[in-house]
Amino acid sequence: RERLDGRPCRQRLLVVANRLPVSAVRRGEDSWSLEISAGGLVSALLGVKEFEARWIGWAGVNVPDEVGQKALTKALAEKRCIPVFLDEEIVHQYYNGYCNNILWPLFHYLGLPQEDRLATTRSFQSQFAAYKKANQMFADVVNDNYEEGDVVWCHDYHLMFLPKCLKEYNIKMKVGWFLHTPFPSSEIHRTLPSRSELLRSVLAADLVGFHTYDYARHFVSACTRILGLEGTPEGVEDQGRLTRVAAFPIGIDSDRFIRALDASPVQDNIRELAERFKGRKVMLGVDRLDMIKGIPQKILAFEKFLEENPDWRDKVVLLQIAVPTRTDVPEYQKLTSQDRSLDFHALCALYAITDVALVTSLRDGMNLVSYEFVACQDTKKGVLILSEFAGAAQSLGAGAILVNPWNITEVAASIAQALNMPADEREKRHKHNFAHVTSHTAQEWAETFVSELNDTVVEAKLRTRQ
Ligand code: ADQ
Repeated sequence: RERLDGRPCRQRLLVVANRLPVSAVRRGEDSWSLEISAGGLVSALLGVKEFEARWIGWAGVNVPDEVGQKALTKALAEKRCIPVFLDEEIVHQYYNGYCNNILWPLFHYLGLPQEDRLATTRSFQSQFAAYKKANQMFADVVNDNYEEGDVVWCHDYHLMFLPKCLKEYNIKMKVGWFLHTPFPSSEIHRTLPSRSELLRSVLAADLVGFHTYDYARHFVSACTRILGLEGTPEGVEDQGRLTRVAAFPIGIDSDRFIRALDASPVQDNIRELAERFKGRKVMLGVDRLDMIKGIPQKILAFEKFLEENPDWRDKVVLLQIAVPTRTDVPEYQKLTSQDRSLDFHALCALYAITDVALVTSLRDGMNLVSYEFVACQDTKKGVLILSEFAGAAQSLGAGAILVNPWNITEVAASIAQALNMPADEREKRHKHNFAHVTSHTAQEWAETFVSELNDTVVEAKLRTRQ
């Protein structure tokens, strides 16, 4: 492709994720207001300079009428976003049902929903059918917008069926798939009734990525044990075709956090908070309100610490920020909270004044809160207590205190260790983690994945020609 002035265009990257990075509010029959959310994925992809990114996904709103759909499509186009329209029934069965009630808990080792197991088993088939239907709808939109030479990057457990649908349209399409959650042990994955179909579909991609080497290994084992395919150091081979499988640990846009600390609203906020908690050490938890984040276990451990260390009772405070999410899913309604989302500047100020951050996820693909905390701590050099079941334990393990979040006694002891840690040890640990967080950024993550996807396809073509 060439531009009018004769210079070649940048290659296009179609990023397909369940949700578009926007929140859309309808203002009238044919008018919408849009706000781009500055999440990690958005800034990661802004950093990929060789590619021009387009987003494809659901806008998070039900738009049953054609006038509304047309107007939203037009408004989104200005933000380089392309909508997939899902009706309420599909969202209920695919998103709330199969994705968040079945795949999410299973991939985090929580099994299928405990009570009402029979009802879940009964609704399983219809939810899986809706899942496939929704994935096909995503594929249709990708296909309608695809131009030769584009690279397609599919994201997460919502879209495991997508690589297969895309390759059925066009075998030459370059397709990558990345999972943001853990991929569990093959023994867990094999309990899923649709285990083989999902694996086969993911294998249709050219490159499959995970946060850690362990997740990649679990995926390869699932393919060898469940499908009987051959696992190689490169990936999985099926009748001479190789699907490359590798680890691509995500990071954050660390500069954005470091820069924000100098902004005057953050400085004002820091002063206010420092005054409010004067004379006390601050411990912090920041999590989406989700059973995988281990918030009740964290509170129990803090309680135990206070019981065992009465001297600390009026000298330490634990701030736990929990944003309610997925409020349509019954399992999530049980975790009620009155907390709300914090704006970016308030979040940075909180990270900066914290002495000890407590990340006690029962399982977590990576956990970016731990990275964000480290990025904001270059002055204070606070301590990170981190679950060994978060992917981040593999990258920040040397600087953090690693804990088993199920072991309340161990977490309570780690709180004592963190609060009493001498300054030179805190500094040494922080330095290690800060170097990691600032050198393994979200931009680098996206760039590595996309360029490897491009190379993988070229290599495969060369191999077939030989
Ligand atoms: P999440 O489960 O959402 O992501 P995490 O990686 O910690 O978990 O990211 C959460 C994000 O939300 C952070 O950027 C954090 O700042 C923000 N956040 C949390 N609470 C907030 C609050 N109260 N107010 C404002 N912002 C808040 C999934 C996987 C992770 C994986 C990421 C990226 O579950 O394991 O690290 O995707 O791949």
